[in-house]
Amino acid sequence: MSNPNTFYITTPIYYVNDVPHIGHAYTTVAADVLARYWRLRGRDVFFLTGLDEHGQKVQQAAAKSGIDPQAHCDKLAPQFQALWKRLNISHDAFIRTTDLPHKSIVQQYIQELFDLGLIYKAKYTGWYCTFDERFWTEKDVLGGLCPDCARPVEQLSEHNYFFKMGQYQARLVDHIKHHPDFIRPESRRNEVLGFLTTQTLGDLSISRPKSRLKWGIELPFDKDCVTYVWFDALVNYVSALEYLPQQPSVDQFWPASVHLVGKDILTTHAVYWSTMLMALNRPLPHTIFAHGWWTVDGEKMSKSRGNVVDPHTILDALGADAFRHFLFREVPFGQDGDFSHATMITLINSDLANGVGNLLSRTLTMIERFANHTIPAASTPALPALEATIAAVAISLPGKIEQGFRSLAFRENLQAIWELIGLCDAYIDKAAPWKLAKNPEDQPRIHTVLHTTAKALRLIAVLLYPYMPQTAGQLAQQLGLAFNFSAPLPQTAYEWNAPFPETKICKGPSLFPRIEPHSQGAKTVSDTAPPPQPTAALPTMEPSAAMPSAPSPTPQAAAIAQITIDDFMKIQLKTAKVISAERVPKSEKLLKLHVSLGEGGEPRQIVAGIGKKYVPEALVGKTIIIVANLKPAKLMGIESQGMVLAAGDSEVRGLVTILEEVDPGTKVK
Ligand code: ME8
Repeated sequence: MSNPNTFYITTPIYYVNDVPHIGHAYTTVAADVLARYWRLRGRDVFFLTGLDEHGQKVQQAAAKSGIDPQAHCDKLAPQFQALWKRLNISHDAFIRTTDLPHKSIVQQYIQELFDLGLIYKAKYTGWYCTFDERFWTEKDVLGGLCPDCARPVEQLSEHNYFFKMGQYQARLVDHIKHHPDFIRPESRRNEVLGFLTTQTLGDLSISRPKSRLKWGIELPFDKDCVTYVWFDALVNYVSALEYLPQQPSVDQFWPASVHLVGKDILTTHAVYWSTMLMALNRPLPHTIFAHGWWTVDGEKMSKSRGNVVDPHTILDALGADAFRHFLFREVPFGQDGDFSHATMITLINSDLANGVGNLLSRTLTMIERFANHTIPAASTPALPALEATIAAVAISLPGKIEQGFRSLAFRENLQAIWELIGLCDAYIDKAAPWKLAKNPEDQPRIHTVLHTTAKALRLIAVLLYPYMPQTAGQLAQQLGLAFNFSAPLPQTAYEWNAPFPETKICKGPSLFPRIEPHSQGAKTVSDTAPPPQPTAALPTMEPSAAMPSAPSPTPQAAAIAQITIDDFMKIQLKTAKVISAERVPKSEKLLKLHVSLGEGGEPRQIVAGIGKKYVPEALVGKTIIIVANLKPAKLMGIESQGMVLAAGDSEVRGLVTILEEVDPGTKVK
């Protein structure tokens, strides 16, 4: 049983055959988010990451660079460490499998298994894939190609040592069946179970003759062989606990709470590692979680395609927190994701610049203006119904987030946090403190609005911290809160009704300036052309077969036609507040908005072609400008009663909004 007061989280140890990319960053940031969350909640956390430095891949990479493998590893290791530093990874230990203590622990384990009669020598003939460093059986190999990487395989015959993995098959199936959290997500668990219940598990070759591979840990009982790289690498999860903390901590932290891995290495963890542990008579990790795979603009990332996403380029342009947020905001953890430059910029603008950044900035501006720079106490309710909703959401949020972290639901947690941000925005818009300020009697109501929003921002800072540690620090600091995120937070930090001292705020620069999709800062992906950009904002008709396409305009027709002031006066432009937004089914670009024009009238429904640029949630609560007297038209069968104004030509660059807070329905001229 894992200890409920500790949390041991690991990432795979990455091969040092090349510099790290976004895929490595993904797993490592995910582990960091969990580590930060559980530390803040008071658990004793051990977060391990590191490097897998032996084996054929590393030997080949070193040979390519013309240096000895150890020198190659020593050259690349700092590049991983430097990236983790820039990403604010808070690992407690960094293991390298060329560390002497690791090597001797691997030898000790192998000797133990050998002495127990669980390792034997045998001749093996099979189809070998050099790239994947593994043998395949006759039925696996199709057309002479490796079923995994599709590279040619060669027939090899050699003497090797084998671990009696097959004898643990039934026990492993039983363990998986009785421990629903052991392999996650569920679909991956079913995959492993499916394989283990329909095929016979063979024994595992755990050695390589030095004649074929020199770069590895020598077998303690045969100087002519080195250890198979996986049999060396997997041991890191236990060996690290022996020598990297100040004191050996195996008893304290083993079994691991979560081994985070990509889906590519689930079998090695769920089957090889589990059976090795069974043979060594040690408990199995609590959870092995296999997350999905990142592609880039729909394609596999590879050097030859030139589309490998370099995290440094993103960090240079956008900073660590925006990148960390992006990694988990869109793609459910466990599923595959596609890295798109455009989505990242859209998310930064909608969630960060217009979302949390704007909420902080408008709240603090109003505290400066209406409350003498000090977070006021709440008194007279301003909008009791909305205040009750915010309180209900905020009270249940910490529990929901904790549950989310237990099940690694990173995206759902962010969604829940952004729901609160959206609610606060709508609350400020509706309560309109700038209007209340006209009547001195309404001062207590303004104070309630500012108190409630500041309190929500306090909770948002705490809950956002694991994902965006720098932003959380800035939120707390600008709110004038003395939070120390490097130690466990008191329970009151999570409690909505905990007292909120009337602190002096300290408004700083905006957290996230908006990013122009085509600005230098947005050119973040090496060698990656941005994907096609969104379509026009204006509600254009989806082309239908029955509609003849218009001829291309002649240069003359394209010239700007002049209109009279009377023509212009016919157009009624108004401010409108977005109440709800959703995607139009089967359309990539159309969003259905409900907007309020104030004065208690029915909301208007407008269909706008802005869906590639904006996610619907980002628009709720925003004040936009619409053409209010446009004749209604149907778009994909849905009535649109107006038109949204946006900048851009064939592609939407940004919605037109208004600098000051004005009531919905205000005339724009
Ligand atoms: O497999 N999308 O190391 P490795 C998501 N040394 N995650 C990705 C990714 C992508 N496109 N590319 C890589 C090894 N990853 C072994 C592990 S552990 C005892 C030994 C991440 O350098 C993901 O976590 O090939 C994947 O499992 C890992 O990097 C593979 O790293």
